[in-house]
Amino acid sequence: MAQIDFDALIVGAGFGGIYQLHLLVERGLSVKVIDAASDVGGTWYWNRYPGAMSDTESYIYRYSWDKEDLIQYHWKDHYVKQPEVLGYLEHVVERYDMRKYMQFNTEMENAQYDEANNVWVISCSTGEKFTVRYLITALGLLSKTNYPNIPGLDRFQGEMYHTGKWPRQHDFKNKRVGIIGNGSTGVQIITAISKDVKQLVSFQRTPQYSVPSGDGPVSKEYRDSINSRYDEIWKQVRNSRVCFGFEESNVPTMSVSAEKRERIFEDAWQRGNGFRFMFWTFNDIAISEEANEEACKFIRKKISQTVKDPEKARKLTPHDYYARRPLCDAGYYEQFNRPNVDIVSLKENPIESITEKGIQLSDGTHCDLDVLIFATGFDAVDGNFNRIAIKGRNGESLKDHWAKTGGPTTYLGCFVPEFPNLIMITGPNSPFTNLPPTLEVQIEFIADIIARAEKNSQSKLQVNGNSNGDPKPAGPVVEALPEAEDNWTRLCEELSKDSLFRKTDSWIFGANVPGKKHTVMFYFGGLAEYRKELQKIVDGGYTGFKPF
Ligand code: FAD
Ligand code: NA7
Repeated sequence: MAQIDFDALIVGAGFGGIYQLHLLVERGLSVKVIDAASDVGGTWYWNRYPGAMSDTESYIYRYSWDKEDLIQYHWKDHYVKQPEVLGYLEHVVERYDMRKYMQFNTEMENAQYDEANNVWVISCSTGEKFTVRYLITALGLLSKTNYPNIPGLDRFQGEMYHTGKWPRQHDFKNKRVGIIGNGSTGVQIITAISKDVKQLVSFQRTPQYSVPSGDGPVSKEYRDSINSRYDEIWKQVRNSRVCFGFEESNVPTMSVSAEKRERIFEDAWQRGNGFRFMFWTFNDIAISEEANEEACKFIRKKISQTVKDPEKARKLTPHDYYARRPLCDAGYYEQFNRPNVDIVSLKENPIESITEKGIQLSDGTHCDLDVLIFATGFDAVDGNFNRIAIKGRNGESLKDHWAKTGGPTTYLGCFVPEFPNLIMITGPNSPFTNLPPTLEVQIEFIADIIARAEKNSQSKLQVNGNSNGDPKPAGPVVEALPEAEDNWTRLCEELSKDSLFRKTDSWIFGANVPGKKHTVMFYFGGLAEYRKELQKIVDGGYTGFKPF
């Protein structure tokens, strides 16, 4: 029988890994957490770029499970900034004395299921190997950085940064800064640094629709009111689709008069938040072309009213669908009224190459730069799984399995057939929501399924004990059935088939990385429905799994 080092290894020490550790320790398992980073925080450890913040409002971008801490732990603005989220996660880890289970600067390089002994053997960058019964990945949806494939990338002699791997120090004063990328991250960093740099050029491939965030300090009365309503707030959040703290609209856009539509959009604009603008105003912006165009027209008008230079306004104005992760900002379009801020439309004037001194554009212009920032996002969702070899039964890798199934497929976003006891937190085809509530729901389900597997395997071990009294190395096997994976994938396909998100090129359908398959990667049914699916599975005696 193989010696195990721990019952479970959790890879990743962000929001997901921390809560999973807490629950498994509480249930009496021996657990280790590793992370490639040098400390806790996940996303909030790596993304230290200026302006980095949540676009979920502060009061629900946190854990719900520690009621006392929820009320006592202070937040001061409508949105939490990177240092605050990092500080919060560090605080939770201290509060529950979790560091003793954690090992940093340790990357999982590969993992192999040993079928004979029913254990996972994980090899790490430190040279260590861990043998465990459960391998739980908390790798994050958005943690493998994506660099554009632009000629000359390694020639630039100035300072280069990627927002997803930001150092602890930087100084851009009196510097000429170029930023490639204007997604959520690009919008945040452009807004944050424009006023402080000598010159800023946004190299924009696709213009974005962004609405105000509505950020600002919260009053004591506001916080007290939230604190007194937390039970009902979390109930509402868990029973909603996107979990952003508002009731999603059930009103179709075209069912109201043009005046009323304008009023509703304006109200959402004034209140702030991208998800509110897309999902609280009307119920069909993400699925109806006509409805979508109404939202687009409203935002385009706001851009033209905000940006003074008509040429800059033209370049900043999108004309495709409003169907990417809905952005919000603290004055993004306004930055382009500054004389030191310019924009290059890469669709009109592509980058020819990166040179020692800056960026060479196709029209012959050379932009001299001291600093080049890549805000080019992530190889999202399955990127972290595909870059390492995770091998299940018969030595087949996850990558090969997904090549066979036609995409990053799972059961419930957590389980893959032929990969027993490999459990993913927010793996492919997990709900598309504000993430902490979904993480909690999955992590609680995972803790329960492990507890059940442990209990049942204990009784099996006693029954199966051999003539020497030694238990057989059977142990617990939590493994999804192939048909459960198929059905879940079909459901995710079905739920996303009308979404306009499918028709835009973004990370949500895997279309932001050259060569990556454009495919469904999220469950679009919302958290309330997802929870019902989980409940049905539990009530049915864990349907979709091999008996365990
Ligand atoms: P992460 O926080 O990504 O942690 C994953 C960890 O796994 C990382 O520390 C990484 O180093 C580690 N890891 C990965 N691979 C390995 C390996 N092979 N070996 C060892 N360690 C490994 N979500 C929202 O819901 N609302 C928001 O407002 C929001 N804002 C965001 C803003 C930014 C700038 C970014 C990048 C993301 C944002 N997100 C937001 C998504 C965010 O990632 C999640 O909310 C949440 O932080 C995810 O937590 P996690 O624990 O699942 O993963
Ligand atoms: P995103 O949303 O994927 O944005 C990446 C940006 O980088 C986007 O503007 C891209 O343009 C641009 N990009 C990517 N590759 C290139 C190349 N080769 N040339 C020029 N421009 C390029 O990543 P973010 O980090 O902003 O946000 C990801 C999530 O993290 C976000 O949704 C939040 O949840 C937090 P494109 O639009 O593809 O034309």
